[in-house]
Amino acid sequence: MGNAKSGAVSKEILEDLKLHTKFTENELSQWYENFQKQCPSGRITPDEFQNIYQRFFPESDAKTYAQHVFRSFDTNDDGTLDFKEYIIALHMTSSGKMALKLEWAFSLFDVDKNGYITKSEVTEICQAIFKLIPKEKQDQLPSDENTPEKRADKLWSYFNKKDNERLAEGEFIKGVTENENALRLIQYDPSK
Ligand SMILES: [Ca+2]
Ligand SMILES: [Ca+2]
Repeated sequence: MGNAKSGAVSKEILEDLKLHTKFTENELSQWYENFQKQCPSGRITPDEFQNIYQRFFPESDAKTYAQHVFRSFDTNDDGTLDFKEYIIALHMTSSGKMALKLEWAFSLFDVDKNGYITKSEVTEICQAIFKLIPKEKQDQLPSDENTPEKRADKLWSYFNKKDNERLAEGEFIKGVTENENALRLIQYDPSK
């Protein structure tokens, strides 16, 4: 009752996160303890985030992609990730629910955060995805996917939009849900 212990997560944030994620109070408290240990300042900077991300892609350049992921998680646009943003990120990307993952994918591709995806945004993310792919795997890609521009062209073609048109979130999610090639092209799975 009363004031939260110092070092514990605030009641308000806890209630909010319990409401908006699948995590229980116990899980959230544990995540918070971990978060505080890894990040005593309580905020993850873009550089820290890039370093964490790069570890998962030792053979390629994950920097650009990590910047986009960071931007998609930094929902209040203050240039850092706080505990709440971190947990929402974890919730969206680790969810078994496809709809939630695709919602996040939309925010990744919506580079300027205006609620629509343009072809140039698709190209920008495809360029970042391409840097994640190790060179020898790039060499094995089919001829209509072996440059970022070709990947973007192919992906964009599944949405039946002209090059100067834009995609709303519902159209993006529908397009990717109905086409497994589109679903494959919006991401890079290093295990494949
Ligand atoms: Ca933030
Ligand atoms: Ca946009």
